[in-house]
Amino acid sequence: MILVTGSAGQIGTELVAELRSRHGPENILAGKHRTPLPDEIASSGPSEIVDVSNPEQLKRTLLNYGITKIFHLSSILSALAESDIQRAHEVNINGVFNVLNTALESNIEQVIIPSSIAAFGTDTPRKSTPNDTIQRPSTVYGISKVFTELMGNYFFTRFGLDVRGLRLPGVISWKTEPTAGTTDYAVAMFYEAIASDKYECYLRPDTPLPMMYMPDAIKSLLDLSDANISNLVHHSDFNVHAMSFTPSELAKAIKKINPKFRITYNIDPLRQSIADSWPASLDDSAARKEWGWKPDFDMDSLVNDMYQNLENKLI
Ligand code: AKB
Repeated sequence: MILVTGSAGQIGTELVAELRSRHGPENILAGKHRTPLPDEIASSGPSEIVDVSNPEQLKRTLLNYGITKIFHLSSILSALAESDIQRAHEVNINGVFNVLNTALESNIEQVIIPSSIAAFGTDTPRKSTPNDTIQRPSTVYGISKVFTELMGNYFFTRFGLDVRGLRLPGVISWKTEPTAGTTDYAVAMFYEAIASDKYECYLRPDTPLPMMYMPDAIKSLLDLSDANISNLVHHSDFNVHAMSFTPSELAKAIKKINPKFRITYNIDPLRQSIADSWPASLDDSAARKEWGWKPDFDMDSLVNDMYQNLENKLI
């Protein structure tokens, strides 16, 4: 049985649905903590409260359900982490350690933990950021993601635990909204364009950030999980890239579908400084070579698919 922590979140809801359709609903345990699960996840298979800050409870859950693989998705995202450092430390550092250590003690076969483009900082080359380069993030979220990558690689080399991870960019989706990230503006812009034909953006118009459509994010996690371990040189720290755009480029693309759409800017200094410390684009040749990573969606196909699905959902 597979456990997905953070199943109520933006990525978790869609990963649980995809895993349930691949492996049967009874074989996927949706782990949640504070946020309630959406009805379709709660009603379509087993679920359990999983508190990653409590290793005993975690261990009991792994044993009770016969868990063999964990997708550990629960995480406090970048903007919220800056306003609640304590909670970010509890979930993103202690929680990750507890999951890895408990997985080792419980003979779990594989642990997948996403990292993020936040694992880089202002000293890192910003364009086509190499897979292996300087990582000196200036945010608590970024620091926790470097910890996750290093700890994941450590558990693999020291104990042979199969830990894998990749650095997700901003993920765009229409089913579950993201919470308190820096890249969330891109999702919010679609919601507002459909609801009110206007959006006030908290990032400067010329801020480039790497982005990915949800189907590709799910594919990246599942393909990395399925990869033949003997082909992997890296383990917990793969760059994956799909596209990069700025708020003004996204607004222009949305305007092609909704000509009434207008964007204005009211910069949030905190989120702007976070975005300015992240890569503009990534070199993902290691992921392409070691496990065949290739995205299906570019910016045009993302914008059209996202707008249409969200419009059908909201109207
Ligand atoms: C965030 O903005 O915090 C996340 C991320 C890039 O990890 N979407």
